[in-house]
Amino acid sequence: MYPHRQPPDNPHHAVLTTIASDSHTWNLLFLQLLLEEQGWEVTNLGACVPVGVLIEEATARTPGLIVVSTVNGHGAEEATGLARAVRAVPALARVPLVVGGKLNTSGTIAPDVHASLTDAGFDAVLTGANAVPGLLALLDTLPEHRHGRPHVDAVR
Ligand code: B12
Repeated sequence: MYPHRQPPDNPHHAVLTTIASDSHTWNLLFLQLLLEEQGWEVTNLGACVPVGVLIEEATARTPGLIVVSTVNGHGAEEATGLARAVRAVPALARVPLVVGGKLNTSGTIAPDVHASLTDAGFDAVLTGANAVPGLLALLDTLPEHRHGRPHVDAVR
């Protein structure tokens, strides 16, 4: 799925963030726990993250994944600038970058909104009932992580 990607410095590390206007945090906690359950180490940047802080934190780690969660309804507009800023940093240009949550106030994402987010640099836009299954399926496509993942059968 990501054939031209450079190997990340920290393949099992995910940076979890939201957009600068969004003060909701339970969504972030949920995603942190979900990712940790899947074997990821997570840096959760918390609420109202300025894009510059995300860039600084992500550049310091070169993670295997950046997850943007936003539910305040501004994501569809604000996250495009975030993605462009991330993609403009050479070390982050090919890090898998996903966005999800409640991206606008209509409850559904129109195809042109979806396209504007992927054009800006997101690899996946995950909303609605299939968002979490979609993220889990995407995690399984990340080769570095899959190979380094703890062997869950051993603890069953
Ligand atoms: C609690 C809450 C608050 C609390 C937040 C406290 C906190 N520490 O987080 C407070 C009171 C502070 C608050 C403030 C506001 N809120 Co509020 N809030 C809620 C509420 C009731 C619950 C959110 C919550 O915690 N859910 C629990 C978490 C676990 O679930 P979640 O956030 O939905 O996330 C799930 C999915 O969306 C998904 N998901 C989320 N992100 C991602 C990312 C990826 C990659 C994936 C795969 C999945 C995913 O996974 C999660 C688990 O299923 C919702 C309404 C609702 N019932 O959802 C409104 C809601 C999110 N708030 C809303 C609004 C408008 C606001 C305010 C703007 C209100 C105002 N006028 O001041 C402000 C926000 C200000 C800002 N700057 O952001 C709206 C957003 C509009 C929209 N998107 O349609 C909602 C939907 C209410 C509504 N129906 O209008 N809010």
